[in-house]
Amino acid sequence: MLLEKTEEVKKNFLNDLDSVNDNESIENIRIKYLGRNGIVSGLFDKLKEIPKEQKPEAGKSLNLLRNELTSKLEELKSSFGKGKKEGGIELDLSLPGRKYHIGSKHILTQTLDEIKSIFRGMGFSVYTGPELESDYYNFEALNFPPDHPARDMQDTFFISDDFLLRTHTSPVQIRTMEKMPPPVRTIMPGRVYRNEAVSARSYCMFHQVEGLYVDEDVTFAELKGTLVSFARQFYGEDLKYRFRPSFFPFTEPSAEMDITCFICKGSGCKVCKQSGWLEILGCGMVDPNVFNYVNYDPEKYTGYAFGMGIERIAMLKYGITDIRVFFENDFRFLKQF
Ligand code: 2NM
Repeated sequence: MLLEKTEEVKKNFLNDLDSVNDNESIENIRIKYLGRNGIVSGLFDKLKEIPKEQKPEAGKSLNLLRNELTSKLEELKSSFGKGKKEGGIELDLSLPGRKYHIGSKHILTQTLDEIKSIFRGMGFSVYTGPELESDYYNFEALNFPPDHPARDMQDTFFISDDFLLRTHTSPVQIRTMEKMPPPVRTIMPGRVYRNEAVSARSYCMFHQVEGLYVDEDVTFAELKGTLVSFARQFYGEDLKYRFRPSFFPFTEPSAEMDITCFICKGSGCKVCKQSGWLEILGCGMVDPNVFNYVNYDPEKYTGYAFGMGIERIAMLKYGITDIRVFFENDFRFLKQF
């Protein structure tokens, strides 16, 4: 009778061990089976009730059972103890796991994606071109006179007498116009390089998006309409704007576009330097001289072009005050977006 009971207890004990996963659950099982009021003690109590001649054998098997359970528990306990590192720190398997950091797009990529999607929606395609350019594509075909200050070593990274790092993405527009006849409606995003002292406001490399639309009867009114539509989609519907006359070698007439400062709504603040206005891009009607370089007939075609700095656009939109943070890859900056 008691012997059968011993076997049963052992079986249940082994079953219980299956669910053990730390030292605490081992202790609970120890109390259940080997504690003062545990199952094994209960069996020892029953010894009193059995016939005298059976007692020695039953006692022996109960002792065996107790020793067996005890050593099984000790063994398990020391196997969990193996989780202890050399320094003695216990491995706590119940701790939550380490958090995965989910990557995100760089804020410049996000800004560029948004700009591209707005212009795609207005019928522009997206082209790219080389960052290493010739003097011809970067300056000459864009109507820069030979003595223009941008051609100075101080402003441009020259690789050799004829080759340089492009200072704007306009050379891609020359390349595009050389390759295909009008109508052309494209934007060109990409890196550009300027040989300037690095500061909070300027960096030796930054990103631009330039746009170009050439066809018969393209007008300045269309340029304005397109850019105002872009600005409303990007900065908000209720925006006010103005176009100021400006100058670029490759456009005539040329203008710069301002929008009301979206921080102070035009009343004057640090971001707009108290003027109430923010300059967001340059633009103009493509100079007929540029068309001559790419063999477009300036009598037949007109076109507009515009350009903006992506860092500047992102800095204005997100209130970033130092351009260098875009390129330092400081996680504290990047993870805010
Ligand atoms: C700007 C501002 C105004 C521009 C002009 C051309 C080209 F190739 F058609 F002549 N490309 N980009 C342009 C015009 C760029 O950036 C501030």
